Amino acid sequence: MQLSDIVDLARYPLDEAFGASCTATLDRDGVLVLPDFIQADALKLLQDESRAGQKDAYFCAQDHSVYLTPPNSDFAPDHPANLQVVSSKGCICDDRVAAQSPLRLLYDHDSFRDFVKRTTGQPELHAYADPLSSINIHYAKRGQELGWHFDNSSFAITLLIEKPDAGSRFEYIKDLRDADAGDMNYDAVGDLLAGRTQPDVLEMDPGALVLFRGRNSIHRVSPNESDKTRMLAVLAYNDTAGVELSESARMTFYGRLA
Ligand SMILES: O=C(O)CCC(=O)C(=O)O
Ligand SMILES: [Fe+2]
Repeated sequence: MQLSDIVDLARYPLDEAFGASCTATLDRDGVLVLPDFIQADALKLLQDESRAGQKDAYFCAQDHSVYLTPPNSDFAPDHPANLQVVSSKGCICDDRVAAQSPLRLLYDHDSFRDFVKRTTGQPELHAYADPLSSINIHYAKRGQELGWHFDNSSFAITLLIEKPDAGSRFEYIKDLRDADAGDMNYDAVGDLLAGRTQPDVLEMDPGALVLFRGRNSIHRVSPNESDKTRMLAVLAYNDTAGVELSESARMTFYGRLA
């Protein structure tokens, strides 16, 4: 299999001109959705592979604040800095993704990495140094969700593999905080969690590649309201070599270190 078997290169040439137009969209919207990025046959392979892997997935649920920070005693427990939301999902890790999986070919391919570098402005991209964190496949069964949060990383790349019949909406509000300026915008987070403001909804279908800047744009995936499991691949890179996901994060999300 080669890149053209996986990516629709006629529609998405991954060259400099295309990268420039993607950068413009990402800068303007904070998100870039490329529908049908994955060729139909490769998507079918990914769906089969992901369905087969689900029995090995590690399922867990956590309470966390939207800032993914530990409780802050300067604030009351019901303050937006401390309010707890729940995230529940299953995950299979990089070491269970087959060597010949289209996901791995895509993740490793220089043309794809060059495209991601151009689009995000990231000068370097490196795989995780630990054996678990680079490519993950996430599963959300009925009732499972990802609670409101801001990402720690500056961008995330996902590929939707299977979409449930109802629920699992990706909801977000662009640039709700400014982390680098230290502006946590507790009032707006409080309004959102109390249902006083309505988020935007990002539409995506299986085969779509999504680049999302989630550091300042709060987002969640609402509960799956169907019996069809949501399956999504996460392609994670670092801007320097040798980075491992922390042991505590690996234990929490994967249930193991290696
Ligand atoms: O499941 C998704 O579409 C988004 C995942 C996400 O926000 C995350 O992993 O931080
Ligand atoms: Fe996120």
